[in-house]
Parts: sequence; C-alpha cells; structure tokens
Amino acid sequence: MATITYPEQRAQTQRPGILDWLTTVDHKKIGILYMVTAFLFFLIGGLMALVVRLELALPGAQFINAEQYNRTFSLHGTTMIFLFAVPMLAGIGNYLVPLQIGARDMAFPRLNALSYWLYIYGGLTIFASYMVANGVAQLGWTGYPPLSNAQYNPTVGADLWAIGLIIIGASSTMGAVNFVTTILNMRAPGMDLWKMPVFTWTVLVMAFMVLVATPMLSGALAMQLADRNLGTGFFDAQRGDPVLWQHLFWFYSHPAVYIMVLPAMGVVSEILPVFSRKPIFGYKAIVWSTIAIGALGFSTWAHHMFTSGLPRLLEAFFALSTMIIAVPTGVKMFNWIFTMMGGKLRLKTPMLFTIGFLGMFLIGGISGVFQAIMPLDRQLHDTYWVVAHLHYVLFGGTVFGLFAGFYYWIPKIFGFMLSDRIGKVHFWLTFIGFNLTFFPMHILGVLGMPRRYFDYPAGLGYDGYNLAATIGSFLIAFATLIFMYNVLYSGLRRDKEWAGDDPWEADTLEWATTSPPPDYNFERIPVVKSLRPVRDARMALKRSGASQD
Ligand code: HEM
Ligand SMILES: [Cu+2]
Repeated sequence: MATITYPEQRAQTQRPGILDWLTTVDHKKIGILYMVTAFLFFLIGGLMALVVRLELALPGAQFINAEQYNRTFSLHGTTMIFLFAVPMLAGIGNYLVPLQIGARDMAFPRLNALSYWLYIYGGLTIFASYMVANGVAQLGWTGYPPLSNAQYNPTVGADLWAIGLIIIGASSTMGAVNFVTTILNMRAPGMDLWKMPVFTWTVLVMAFMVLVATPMLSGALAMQLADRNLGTGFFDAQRGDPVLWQHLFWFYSHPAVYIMVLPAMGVVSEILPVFSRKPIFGYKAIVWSTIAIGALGFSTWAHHMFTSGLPRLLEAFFALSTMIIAVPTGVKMFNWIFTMMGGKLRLKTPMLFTIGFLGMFLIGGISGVFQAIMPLDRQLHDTYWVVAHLHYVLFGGTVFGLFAGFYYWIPKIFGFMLSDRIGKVHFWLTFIGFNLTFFPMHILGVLGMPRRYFDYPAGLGYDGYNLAATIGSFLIAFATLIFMYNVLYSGLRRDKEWAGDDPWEADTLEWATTSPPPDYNFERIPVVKSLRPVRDARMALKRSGASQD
C-alpha cells in the first residue's frame, strides 16, 4: 500500500488556488466545501438560537419584539434542518463514501458539483428574504396554513422560503442519485454488500429515503406557492384542506429525521468498534435495522398530527407504528452497547462524543415514545417538551455524532491530529451546556409552557428553567468556539502532530490511503476480503514481521 507521507505529497502537488476550489469536481473537495458551508450555517443558526434564548432568559420583552422573534426562531429551524444537518451529512458522505468503498470518485462528479452549488443557491434564496422589506418568513420551519396562506402572510419572504426549499430539494435529490449509483456500482473488487462499512450502508439507506421523501415536500411547496400566487386553494379551509399540507409536509419531514440521524448512526458505528478494539457486534443486525428504519420511517408521519382531528383508527395506527420503529432503534442500541462490552475502551474525543450520542439519543428516543401515546401527546403537543425532544434527537444525536466524526476523520481529511486535550474540554462543555439547555425544557413542557411564544408571564414557575436554558446555550456556544480554536491551533502550530495513514488502527478502506488522500484516492484499487480490510492488512504485516511505516 502507498506510504507517501503528507509533507512529501504536499511538495509534489501544487497548492490549490481558489479557482481550483470553485471548479472542482473531486468528491473530497466538494465534501470539504459542503462541510465548511454547512458549519457556517450551523454558526448562523446557532446565533439565532442565542437570540431566541436571550429573549426567553427572563419574563417580559427583552430586546426584540414578537414578530422579530417569530422570524428568528423560524429561520433557526429552517437553517438547522435544511442548511446545516442534511447538507453536513451529505458532505461527510461525499468525502467518505468513495474512500470507504475503494472508488476513485463519485459516479457523477459534475452532478456532484451541481448539487453543491444548488445548495448554496437555495440557501442564499432563503436568506435573501432578509433583504426584502417584511421579507423573512415567520411561519415556523413547518410552514403550516393558514399562517402560510397569502391573506395572512402576503410577504415575498414566504415565497422565497418555499422557492429556496425547492432548490435545496433538487440539490439533495441529485446528491441521492449520485450516492445510490456510486454505492451500487463502484465498490472495490471483493466488497459485496455484506462487506460494506456501516457508514456507507447508512448513506445508501438515507439516499433512498431522500429519493422517496423529497418530491413530496417539493410538490407540497409548489402547491403552496400556487395557492399564494396563482389563486388556487389546495390548503385553503373553504376550497381545499389545510390538513393536507400537514400530511404532505410530514411525509417528508418525519423521514427527514432519519435522513439526519441514520448517517450519524453510521458514524458512531464506525467509531465504536475501533475505539473498543473489537469488531462491531451484530453487523447484519445493524444493517437490517437500518433498512427497517428506512422503510418504517415512512409509516409514522401522522404522529405529528394527533391534535389535528384525524379519525381515531388512523391515530391508533400511527401511534402503533411509532412504537414499532423504536424496535430497530433499540436493536442498534444493544449492538452498540455489546460492541463496547468487554472491549479495551480508548476514551479519546471521538469516543466521548460517540458515548454522548448514545446517551442523548436514547433520551430523545424515549421522550419520543411518550409523544406516541395519543392522550399524552394532547398534553405535550406544542409545548417545550417537543422542543426538548427534537433537540435531544437532532443535537444530542446528529450534532454529537458529527463532532465524533470530525475528531475521527479530520486527521484523514487534513493530515493532522486534533488536540485530544482541547477536544475533551470541548466535549464536556458541550455535554454540560446541552443538558443544561434542553433538559429543563422537558419540565417546562409538562408545566405547560407553549413553544414558539416570544414571552411568558412571571410567576408560573417557568423563570428558573428558562434562565438555566439560556445559560446552557451560551456554554454550547463557548464550546463551539473551543472546537474552532482546536482546529486552528492543531492545524497551524509548527510542530503539528501528523496523522499518518492510519492513526487509530482502524478497519475500513479510507485508512488504507494517505492522509490526506491523493486526488485519485488509491494508487492501486484494494481487493477486499472481509469487513475489516485495513485490519487484515495490518495483521498480515505484523505476522510477516515487517515494520509498518
Ligand atoms: C445551538 C444550540 C441550539 C439552541 C440553544 C437551540 C434553541 C432552540 C429553541 C429555544 C427553540 C424553540 C423556539 C420556540 O419554540 O419559540 C428551537 C427550535 C428549533 N430548533 Fe433549535 N437550538 C439549537 C440547535 C439546534 C439544532 C442543531 C437543530 C437541528 C439540527 C435545531 C432545530 C430546531 C428546530 C427544527 C426548531 C423548531 C422551530 C419551529 O418550531 O418551527 N436546533 N431551538
Ligand atoms: Cu416524526
């Protein structure tokens, strides 16, 4: 296997200029562009969250009015879901999938670049509504009618919101076509589907979900645009049915939760075995449960609509299907726990974030089962309980998984190790800040504090919990600054700690090439004989007594 070190390789290739980045069709560069852009949107969405939390720190209006509040939290939700979480995972997938399957690039490199640039275009369209007077949509991230009907919200902001989302949908559909084709057709010799790394599996299932779910949202948005601008009445209470929007929206947006969470589950499934020094427990069970989640994910959407007056029988169906989907998730949980049991755990930063993921996602999953119980949901619906639940899933799950992945793969992507000491500070501050922010929201929800309100009266027992949540959110922000400092510090210091090809003694093919990989990924396409080809090579080398450089 090639063992050119990073500095030598850097000397061989020229430093890439800005034009090189703007015109690139290399999946690795596109992956990095995706990740950097999505991280910027995470910062922007995070700033909006801080504004929301500052407003709610104390009872009474603080520094923004109700309308500004509505815009801010709406754009926070939209940004975090559509411009941060989904594209960030597409970025990691873009970078890693070809490497993990031993391919030289994605199947359609130009389409890949087009997906990325459409994502920018869609993001700018959504944010362009800031430039228009009264422009920014304030419909929540769900755009429910009647609020989104023209007579209640005649601004062009709601149109830009919908158009931007349609563009983003086109981008992720193209990305999904690319992933499916790449994974099904371009695997290294010997890598049948059952020797494919779990992360690649999760990206495959995620891509199928995108292909099925996204057209539903795009169609619904087009109908909403027609209602607003062409005088149709699909979602009008007199001529059409506002609840139809809810069905179409959640037919996309419930699967979207798994679109955001499955690849994060893939990330932790890569890290757990490597940092437990054991093979993953029950590989096939993990893959089958991924497929099951992908399929069942389409049968639960109306659990978001228990208060919209569905027929009782339908409600019962959706309550049941929601509880059933907890089963494959539980299967995974046990697989992960058994992977750690009896292993030699290495508690480095990637592993800490992975364990954080397991705990936080478990809490989010359990609070979700609470909401599946219809009579209970009548009480919890549209309270802060839901805000707590969704952040335990999307922050505790996706974001913790992402940070685990960053600490694990940045050495591969850039060639240097991140400081583990600073990483641990980052982890603990995030962990404490996260729980301080979102755990009290469960209690606020049970006490009846409604979500999406810009204020609350004193004396209802809300004050202390809200203040705690605001303090926690600033801890998260501080932790994120520490992460950025870590990347800069570890990357810019003179005595950088070089990663080498395989710093973690890992299993999967991305560790078989140099860090960072050359343009063509692999000098020779590796031949795969098991689930852990890099470990096989390492063991063979050890047996033959040769020293590994
Ligand atoms: C950086 C830390 C974060 C903080 C402090 C935070 C805070 C909040 C708060 C307080 C709300 C409720 C606003 C309201 O109901 O009036 C909210 C809503 C929301 N957040 Fe976050 N959030 C954070 C990160 C995230 C992340 C990472 C995601 C997704 C990946 C996310 C997705 C959402 C969504 C979808 C909503 C619902 C918006 C709506 O109801 O329309 N948040 N956030
Ligand atoms: Cu759902």
